[in-house]
Amino acid sequence: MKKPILHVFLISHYCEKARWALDLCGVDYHVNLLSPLAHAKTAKQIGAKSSALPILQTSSGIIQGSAAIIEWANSQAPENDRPGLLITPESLAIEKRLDDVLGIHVRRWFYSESLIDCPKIVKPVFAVGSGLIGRVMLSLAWPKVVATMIKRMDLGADQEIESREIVAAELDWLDSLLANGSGNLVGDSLSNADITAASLIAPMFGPSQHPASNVVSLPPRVDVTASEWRSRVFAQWLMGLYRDNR
Ligand SMILES: N[C@@H](CCC(=O)N[C@@H](CS)C(=O)NCC(=O)O)C(=O)O
Repeated sequence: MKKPILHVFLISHYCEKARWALDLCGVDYHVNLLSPLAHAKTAKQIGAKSSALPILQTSSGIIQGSAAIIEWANSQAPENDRPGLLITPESLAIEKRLDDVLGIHVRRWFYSESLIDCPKIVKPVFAVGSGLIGRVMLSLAWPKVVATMIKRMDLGADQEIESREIVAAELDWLDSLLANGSGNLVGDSLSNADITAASLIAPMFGPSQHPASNVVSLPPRVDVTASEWRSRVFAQWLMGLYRDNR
């Protein structure tokens, strides 16, 4: 079988989630790092339904979205002699809530500050892997990229505060799930819920095993909160999960 290709943004937490699952399940694949705008062209060329990354291109078709990629990766685990992930109705429900709430609001909180107040933090990360021509094109298209992201993700000062509060409440919920004492969100082995929770907020706590750990930095206000939260149960658990399983 030809190696699958995973199309990603380096900075995207949903893409990190898909990468982690593929790595854990022993899948041999290529990573194609894309920059914004160029990604839409690639998605169209390969026949994806929308431009949202991650997209996994396999010899038997396109798999789009981190949850679907996790399920596919897990189906490959036995033939790669890997235990794979625990996936149950409960872990799927937790994953869905994390994708729809935590993932969206971590992103809106981060970009509401970084893209508007300090774009120098994100612009170089978007360009990683895109080559000289890609970097020039990204610079030329930068005002359009920023305007599109502000509109699509509904970024702004009030939204930054609102999303921070939602993220804080979601972390309280995760702390309460971890109070079960098993070291996992569901059951007593690593599940799709665990890697979803950890990957969707990992850049805030900067585990060194994260593929973008040496290129993504936090804007100042997010950084202050991240420092305050570093000692909480969830953050300690996340760092351990990355250390032991990533
Ligand atoms: N729920 C989806 C979310 C995917 C998503 O929002 N991807 C963003 C990057 S974080 C994206 O590709 N945005 C650009 C676009 O949609 O064209 C997943 O889990 O994969």
